[in-house]
Amino acid sequence: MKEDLMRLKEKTLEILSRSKNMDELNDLRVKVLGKKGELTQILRGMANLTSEERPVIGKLANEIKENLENKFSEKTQILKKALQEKKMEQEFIDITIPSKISLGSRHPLTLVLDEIRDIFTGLGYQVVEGPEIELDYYNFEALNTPPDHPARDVQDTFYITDKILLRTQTSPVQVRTMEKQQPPLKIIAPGRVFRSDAVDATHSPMFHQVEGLTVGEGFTMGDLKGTLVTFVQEMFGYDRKARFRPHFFPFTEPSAEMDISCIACHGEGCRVCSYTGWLEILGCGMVHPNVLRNVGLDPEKVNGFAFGMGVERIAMLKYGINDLRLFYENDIRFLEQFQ
Ligand code: 2U9
Repeated sequence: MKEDLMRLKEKTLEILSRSKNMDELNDLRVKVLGKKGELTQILRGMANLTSEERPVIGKLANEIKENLENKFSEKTQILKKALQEKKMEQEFIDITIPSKISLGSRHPLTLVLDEIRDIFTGLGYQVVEGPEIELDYYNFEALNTPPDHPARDVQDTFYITDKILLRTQTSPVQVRTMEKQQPPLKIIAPGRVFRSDAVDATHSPMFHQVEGLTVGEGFTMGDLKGTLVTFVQEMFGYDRKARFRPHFFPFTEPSAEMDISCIACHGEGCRVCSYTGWLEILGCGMVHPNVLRNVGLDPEKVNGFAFGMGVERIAMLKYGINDLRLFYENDIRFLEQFQ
C-alpha cells in the first residue's frame, strides 16, 4: 500500500506539473482527491492491514493528501496569475495613440436663440412657452384676426380640424399668459411655428420665432423703439443704425417694421440689401385695444407694445447665411463652423 500511495503521489505531481489550465487541474483534483478518487480507492485497502501497519499507512496517507492539496493550491495560484496576465495583455490600451475625436458644436439657431433670450432677460423679460398645436381661438381670434382675414387663408395654415391648428406664430402663448397673469407684464415667447409654405432658400413650413410683449400703464412707441434699438445694437453691434417703417398687423395698431443698416455694406447699398442700404429685421407695434379686451383688460387703463422676429432670419443676417435649408440639413461641414 505504501508503494501504491507513493506511486499515486509521484504520478499526480507529474501530471500536475504539466497541467496548463484550470479545467485540467480541477479534473485531476477530482480524479485523485475526490470522494471516489484514487486516494480513497487505495485507502479502502486499509481494512486488510494489521493494527501496527494501519497508523503508519494512515499517517503517510494524510501527509500525501496534505502535500497534494498544497501543490494543487500552489498550481491554482500560478494558473490564475498567468490567466490574469494574459487578460491584461489582451486588454492593453495604448493611450498615447493620437486620436481623432471631433467634438460637437451648438446649432447656429440655438446660439442665436440663446443670445436673443439673454438680451431680453437682461432687460427684465420672462421666457414663456406653450403648445405647438393650438386652438384657432388663441392663434387668430383672440389676436384680432377675423375669419375672413387673409392671414387665415387655409393655404398658409396647417389645420388639424376646423378649430385646431399648428400655431403660425407664438403670440397664442402670450394671450394664454395674459389670461393668467395681470399686468405689468414683460414676456418673450420663443418656439417653433408652422406655415403651409413650399421649401426654398427663404421659406420653410417650420421655422422659429421669438415674440415679445410688454403690457402695463402708459407705454408709448418711444418705449418700443428704445427696447428694440437696444436689442439690435446688442445683437448686431453699436454702430448699427435702425429705422421704423409703417406696416399693418391685425394685432397691433399702429404697426411697424424695423430695418437695420446693411450688415454687408453698412448702408452704402449692395447685393445683400438689394441696393437699399437697409435690411428688414422684425415687426412690431402697440398692442391692439381689441387684443387687450379679449383677455379682459381695459385698454383705457393699460396698454403695451409687441414685436416678433424670425430666428432663422436673424441667424442668416448675423452669420451671412443665404439659404434657410442649411439650418435643417445638419451637414456637419456647415454645423462645425459655429463653435
Ligand atoms: C400679443 C399681441 C401682439 C407680435 C408681433 C410681429 C409684429 C411680427 C413677424 C416677424 C417675422 C412674424 O416670424 S415672422 O414672420 N412678426 O412682425 N409680431 S407684432 O405681436 C403680438 C404678440 C402677442 C398678445
